[in-house]
Amino acid sequence: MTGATEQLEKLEQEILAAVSGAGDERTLEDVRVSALGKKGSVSLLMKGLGGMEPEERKLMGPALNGLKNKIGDAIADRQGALHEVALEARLAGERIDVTLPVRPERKGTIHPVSQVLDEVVQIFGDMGFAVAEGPHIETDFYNFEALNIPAEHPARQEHDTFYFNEREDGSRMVLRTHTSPVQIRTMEKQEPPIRIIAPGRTYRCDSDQTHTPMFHQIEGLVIDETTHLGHLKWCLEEFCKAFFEVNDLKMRFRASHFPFTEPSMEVDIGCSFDDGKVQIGVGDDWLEILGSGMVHPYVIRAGGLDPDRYQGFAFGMGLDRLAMLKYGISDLRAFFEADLRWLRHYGFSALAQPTLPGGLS
Ligand code: 2NM
Repeated sequence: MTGATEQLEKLEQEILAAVSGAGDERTLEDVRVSALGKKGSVSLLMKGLGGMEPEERKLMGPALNGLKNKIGDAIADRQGALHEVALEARLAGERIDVTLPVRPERKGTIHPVSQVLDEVVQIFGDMGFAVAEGPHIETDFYNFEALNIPAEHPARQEHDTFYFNEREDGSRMVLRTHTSPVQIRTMEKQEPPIRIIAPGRTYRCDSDQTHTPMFHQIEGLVIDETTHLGHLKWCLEEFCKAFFEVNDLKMRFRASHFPFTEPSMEVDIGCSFDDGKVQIGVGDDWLEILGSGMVHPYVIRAGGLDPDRYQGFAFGMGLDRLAMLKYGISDLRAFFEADLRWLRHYGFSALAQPTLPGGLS
């Protein structure tokens, strides 16, 4: 019997030495299998317990169980250490310096939507607007209620909302149908004067030639004590001229209706549709490019501000549509197909940053 115990001790030393000697996770796994696997040395000894005399089994049973646990613990410890080492090595190997300049031989391009976003940010940035962002998954309050679109309002149908499953309290989150929730959140956080643009992805359950379920919007908000319609008009005129790079752009402000603004106006720019091609800044036709208005007092109050003290204007437009117009892209759905040939054709150089003095594109 002492012979058997000695044998066990020797086995233990061997296995523990193999565990601490394992230099990587694969070798360690081999050690585990050779000791504790189905046909491993310890497992085989345990199988032998059944054929032992009761006296011997009384001694060997607990000894073998103890050995099995000890080896298991040692393997787990070693595994933790090896895993750490492997992770450190991988992180060191994959380290990249994101501050290095773009390599010109790389073939990647800037997507037209990103390009147009950069251009729009440049133009409004120059006028003193900051960029604001917010969540894509919104509450009913931020996406609708606060924007003067109550539950039974007809505008709810027009929004083709994607709803999430009901929560325990019966409320449902939505994918934001416009970026306006960002404006409400900004009013809650920031005392006027407020001057922001909110660009980003928006979602509506609608899909055909001219609609994709995800599209990009950019909305703007200006709030102060004396902001008026003249400011709105100047600001949007400046924007359109800068964006389309046309100095004497004809513009038309047409009365419209939105729940969140009063009065509301849609903005058209002069263009021609000759030869089946849109040309901006020439001709006698009109093209609608954005919606705007003076923010409804209800919306200002919903944002936590006093509408007797503060007023302002807001506007919204589709970035994808702007990109199509400015860069002559006719198929909206191609924007989201990630077709490399299309991207190389319509994409922009990552090295050419749009700036007002240097040119937008
Ligand atoms: C539009 C047209 C008109 C708008 C209003 C607001 C807010 F939150 F301030 F009330 N944000 N955006 C707005 C106004 C958006 O899109 C066609």
